[in-house]
Amino acid sequence: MPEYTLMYFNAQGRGELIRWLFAHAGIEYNDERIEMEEWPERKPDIPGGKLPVLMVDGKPLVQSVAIARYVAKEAGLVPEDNLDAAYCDALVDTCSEMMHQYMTLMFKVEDDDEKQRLFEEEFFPNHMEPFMKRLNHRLEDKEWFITDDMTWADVAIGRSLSQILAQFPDCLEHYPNVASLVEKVCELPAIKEWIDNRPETSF
Ligand SMILES: N[C@@H](CCC(=O)N[C@@H](CS)C(=O)NCC(=O)O)C(=O)O
Repeated sequence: MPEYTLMYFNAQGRGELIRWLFAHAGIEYNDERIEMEEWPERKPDIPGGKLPVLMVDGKPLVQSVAIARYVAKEAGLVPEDNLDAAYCDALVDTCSEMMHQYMTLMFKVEDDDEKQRLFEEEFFPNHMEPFMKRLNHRLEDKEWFITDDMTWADVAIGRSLSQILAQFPDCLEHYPNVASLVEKVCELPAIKEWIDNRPETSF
């Protein structure tokens, strides 16, 4: 097994899905968290100048989704079938786009009431609701999104929506199938242990 160091900020963000996948796979890694204050000094030495970076036996792998897909493959969470694997990619990309909109909104304002207003009036109707409707419908007659077994796309949805739920607990009230998938992913023993013991961060 290679030696892994995941370098990311002391936050969930683009690093957290990778951490969940490592946890679920039971793969040991060094979870290196770079504080914002050290970043200007560290950035010039980081390949590509952005985080996350996964060092695999000292060699860098960049881009969060590529890293997550690699760890998912190691964990057996990428379907063998080429088209099913592509459906996973599409779902993960759609989820990443939604999270980008969400994080942009969260950083846009500080005031909690204003966050709530932007969530209800902008983010939810434009970026979350149409996606949740489709996801909920897809789970009408199946347990997981892509195949009969859990894939990394299910983990990606579970991890992203659990972060939004922590801030906006009612956001899935009309999407019970999605809510129960999120719960199922969060209750997987190794993922639950990670959530219960991970460093506390503000986002
Ligand atoms: N497409 C890249 C984006 C990486 C990215 O923008 N990382 C941000 C943190 S989430 C970053 O490193 N920001 C600091 C900087 O650009 O100096 C990925 O998914 O890994």
